[in-house]
Amino acid sequence: MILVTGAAGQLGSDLVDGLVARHGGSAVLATDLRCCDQLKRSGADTASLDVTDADAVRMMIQDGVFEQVYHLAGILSARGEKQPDLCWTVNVDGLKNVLNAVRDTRTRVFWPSSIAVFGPATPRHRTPQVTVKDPSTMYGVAKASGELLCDYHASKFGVDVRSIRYPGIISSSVPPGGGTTDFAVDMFVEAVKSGQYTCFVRETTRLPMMYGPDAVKAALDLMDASPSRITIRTSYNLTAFSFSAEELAEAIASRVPGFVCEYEPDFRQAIADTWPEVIDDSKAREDWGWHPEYDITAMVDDMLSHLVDPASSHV
Ligand code: VAH
Repeated sequence: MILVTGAAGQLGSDLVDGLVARHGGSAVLATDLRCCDQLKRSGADTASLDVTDADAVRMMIQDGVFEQVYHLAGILSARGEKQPDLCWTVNVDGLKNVLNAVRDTRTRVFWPSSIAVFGPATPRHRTPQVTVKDPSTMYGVAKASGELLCDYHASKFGVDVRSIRYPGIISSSVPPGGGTTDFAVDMFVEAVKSGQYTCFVRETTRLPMMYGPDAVKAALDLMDASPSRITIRTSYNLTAFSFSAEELAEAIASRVPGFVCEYEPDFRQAIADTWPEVIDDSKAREDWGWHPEYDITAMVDDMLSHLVDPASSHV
């Protein structure tokens, strides 16, 4: 059995689809704070689970009933700046509840970190796997703390926990959920819906990104890798491509005639300015064979095809 927390979120929705396709719906328990239609459509078994409730997490995970746990429940960067205490409680206490619950089992855990662990002093071009991490958001502080929790539980208790520092994830499965990189998702949605978009970061803002199906592939590949190949127990740098907001707008406009993008930076610009532009993910490629399937062109074409025809699926 495989447990997914945060299953109704951006990564969770695509990941559950991938797990159900690979293992069958009865092998997957998809949970979120509230059971919602998004979960029920997944074909997996569903339940509600509040990851900040230590007793509920322990009752759910105890006895090693799950071979794998994908712990995705979390608050993203922009919402985390508006609700920093909630961000810490969900992102750090929630993770610690899961790690505590699996300590005496052989359960393998996946947890998503983020390039948000990097900050103003971090080299922004080809950011190394091991480098300065001085996050300036509560989301980044929580992710950096979570990475250390993972490494501690792996070395102190032998927990087989694996993690990826995701860049911005672009997906058509669920509406944007409070992330700074969600300008990219918003741009696609508005291009199809209204033909125009007012972007909340400057046109020159360049960030590392990847497409949803590749984000799922990376998590499944990392979890399937032999333990002997996992040399990083904090979190692996990972990326597929980088683009600026204006480069994305140009790519969309070349496929959506008349699309117009304007730029009105808001508080999220200050968050984006502390993050890297290009990530060095060579360690993930060396250790467990990471390689993206989608480049920018394939991602733009596939996103637009799904937004225009939601019935099409990519799993
Ligand atoms: C966010 N999509 O914007 C997330 C991600 C690198 C950014 O962690 O908060």
